[in-house]
Amino acid sequence: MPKNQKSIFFTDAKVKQSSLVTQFAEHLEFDLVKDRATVTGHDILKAISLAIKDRIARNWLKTQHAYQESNAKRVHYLSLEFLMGSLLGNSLINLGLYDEANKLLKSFGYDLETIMKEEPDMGLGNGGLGRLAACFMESMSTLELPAFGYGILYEFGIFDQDIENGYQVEKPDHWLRYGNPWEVVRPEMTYTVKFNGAIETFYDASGRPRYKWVNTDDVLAIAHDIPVPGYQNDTVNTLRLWQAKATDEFNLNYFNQGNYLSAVENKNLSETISKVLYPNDSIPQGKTLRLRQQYFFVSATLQDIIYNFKLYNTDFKVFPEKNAIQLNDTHPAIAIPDLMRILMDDEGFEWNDAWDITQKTFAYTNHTIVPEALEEWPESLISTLLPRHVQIIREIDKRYQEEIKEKHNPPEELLEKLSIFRKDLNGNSIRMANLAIIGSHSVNGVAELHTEILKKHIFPEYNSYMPGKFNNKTNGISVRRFLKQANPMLSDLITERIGNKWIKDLGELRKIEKYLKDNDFKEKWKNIKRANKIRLCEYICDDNNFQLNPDSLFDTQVKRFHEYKRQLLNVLHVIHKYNLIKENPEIVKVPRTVIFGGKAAPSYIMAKLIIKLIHSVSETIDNDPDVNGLLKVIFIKNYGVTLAEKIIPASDLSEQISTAGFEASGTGNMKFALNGALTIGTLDGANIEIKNEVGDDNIFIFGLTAGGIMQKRSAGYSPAEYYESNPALHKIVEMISTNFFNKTEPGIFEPIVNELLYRDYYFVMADFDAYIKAQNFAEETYLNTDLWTIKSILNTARMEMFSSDRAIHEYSKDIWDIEPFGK
Ligand code: NBG
Repeated sequence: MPKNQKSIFFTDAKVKQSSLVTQFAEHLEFDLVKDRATVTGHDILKAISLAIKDRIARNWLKTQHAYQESNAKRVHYLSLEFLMGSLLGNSLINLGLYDEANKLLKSFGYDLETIMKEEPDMGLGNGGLGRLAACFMESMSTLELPAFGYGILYEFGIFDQDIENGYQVEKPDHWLRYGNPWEVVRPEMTYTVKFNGAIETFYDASGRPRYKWVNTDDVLAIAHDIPVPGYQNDTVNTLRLWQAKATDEFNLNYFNQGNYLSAVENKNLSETISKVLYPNDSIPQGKTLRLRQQYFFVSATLQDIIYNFKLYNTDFKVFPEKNAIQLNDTHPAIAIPDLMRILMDDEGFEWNDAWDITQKTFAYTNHTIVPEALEEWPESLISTLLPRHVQIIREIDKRYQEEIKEKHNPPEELLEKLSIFRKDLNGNSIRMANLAIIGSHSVNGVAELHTEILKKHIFPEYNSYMPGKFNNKTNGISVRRFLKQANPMLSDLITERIGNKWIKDLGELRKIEKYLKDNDFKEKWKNIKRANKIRLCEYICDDNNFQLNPDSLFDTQVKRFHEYKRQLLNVLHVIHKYNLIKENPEIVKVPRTVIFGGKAAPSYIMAKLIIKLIHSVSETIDNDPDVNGLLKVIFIKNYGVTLAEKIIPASDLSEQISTAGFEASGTGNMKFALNGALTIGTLDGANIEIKNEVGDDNIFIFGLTAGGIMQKRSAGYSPAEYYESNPALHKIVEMISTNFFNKTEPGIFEPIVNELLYRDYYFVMADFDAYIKAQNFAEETYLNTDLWTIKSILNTARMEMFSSDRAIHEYSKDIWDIEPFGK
């Protein structure tokens, strides 16, 4: 803008002049064009969200401007999933505007909580991996780190789960139907992403071969930005999600042939890239569209990073000093050869310099050790879709093989294991984890045990050849969302006693240990749990036709359905309880409500059958007057972030019962403990660290260890032995197998019985007895209300290490080498 001209842009002072109520009213009138006669609850939600976004805008601009001007080092968090949940509540809390918005709506006759129910969850993820990315975004803003999230704007997020006759039914999650008030579409930030085509070789002036990717099919990536405000600190970072759009040139041939309609039809094809999130948790599906999604978002993101880099830098050698890129699992690992391609083919670098920049830039987080979950792509598929990338991957592999041969001279089979390529009769596959490990300067696991397993059992050779590269970063959760926002009553009680520093510094919570003998505090603590149970019921009971007893023990397992998470073991315990009550109802000292929630991947037959079993058992119990009031099983359908915020604060007992060695970390376990639930769990993932923090007396640990499982498996495990030797277990399996719970659909549970008796890959039978004992012990403890309350307080008090602020601090210090902005 020419100097001395009047600026049309706002100044800080002017922006702050408009009151929230004016902004709210203006959005209703001017954006939504609604009046008293036509306004809906959703309009109110939209208008208040837009008004809050107005409040964010200035700081958002200022934050981004400051990052540009200072040319500070940034981190880019690349993730195919961001499970953001609802945005209004968290924005209100982080901006400190909750009370003001509440009052404002009340004065117009609306209730903020009710209006918030209108907001669809931004469900762009499956489970823990996507939610972790969302918590990390929030912490990076709170810690004032120059951070950028990059992903895909799926038109359909994780499917809506309905239940019909006890079976899971998937329905499309049309979360954008009413538009998204939080996003800012930036059509000017559009990049072209190439696919297919061929590679042309030519020689430059110095006689060096150069490569050109030609005759490609192109797709456009359009930026949609979501603001991520930090907790009361004026920092607003950006989550940039790409939407796929067809290019105009894409269908030139059709146009030339005068076939207008086919051309438009084909347009749709390229736009399917950002249509839908793949609903598989932990197990990849290997579909071409998925690989297209991966490259689509990686290519747009790298172009964007480089565009921004070039605004303030000329020498690419400093690229890693200005940019860190974190790969959230191997899903974005194609970024490694893509950066190599850009550096060599577009920027003219030699291999060694390009490789040095690439390795220094990337870091990779592994989220699973389930072997079949490690991503592999057929070489033939990548060759067609990304011909230049395959050449580069081959070269990376060749050079790495030469390097280790020279340094370590390992035997041939080891060389094969360490190769990016897995040879197979049907053609080679490309192992994305191997590519990510070789191309990154840091590889981290997400809990201590998980990192140890990666180092010792999954990638031991890489670990010994790459000293220092493997490291641990135990996961964490956002305290703002999962305590302050999810449990307002408990937050207020805590703040009333120790002040509010804990919201930014979770270590402060230790101070509530002072009140272990304070009866008034303990009474309030207990009553809040009860009030949260009632709140949960108000939230779900009408929709689901449940009744819940707030004086029963709420025993909760909410997470994705997967055999390794062992919802089945939980069901066996329920049936066991049912049998005991049938024998002698007097045995029950504490009525129990067992709560399940979670989605199964649509193609995961066994997981879906376990959901059906839960419904069948629940129905049998409901229809049996003998157990009425003593035992209740409910399945809360369509579990997601917002439901978690209601369910977790209402729970007494947190089920974290995965087969040891299989749950990389878990983060639900942390959310429950933070809200004062006691964990019943195995020595797996972050449960181990939770135990270390809360103390052995304040957690119910049971079952085989990861080492024990490995030993048993190699010694030849026979689950039938447990069936033969344990009469209670025998009876339970017998009941399932003889259709006790499914009289109208005989035989449906046979696959479950067969798995339990003849394979039992996840050691349900072996852990059954120990689990029952732990459950009994938990129940006895619960009978002593005062003791339980003390343990509950101690769980909350000792959660310091599970804050995502701590996790992000470690990433920024150990891996990214970035500083809080302005410090
Ligand atoms: C999941 C693990 C969890 C872990 C989250 C976040 C995948 C592939 N992995 O145990 O199963 O807590 O990642 O790290 O979804």
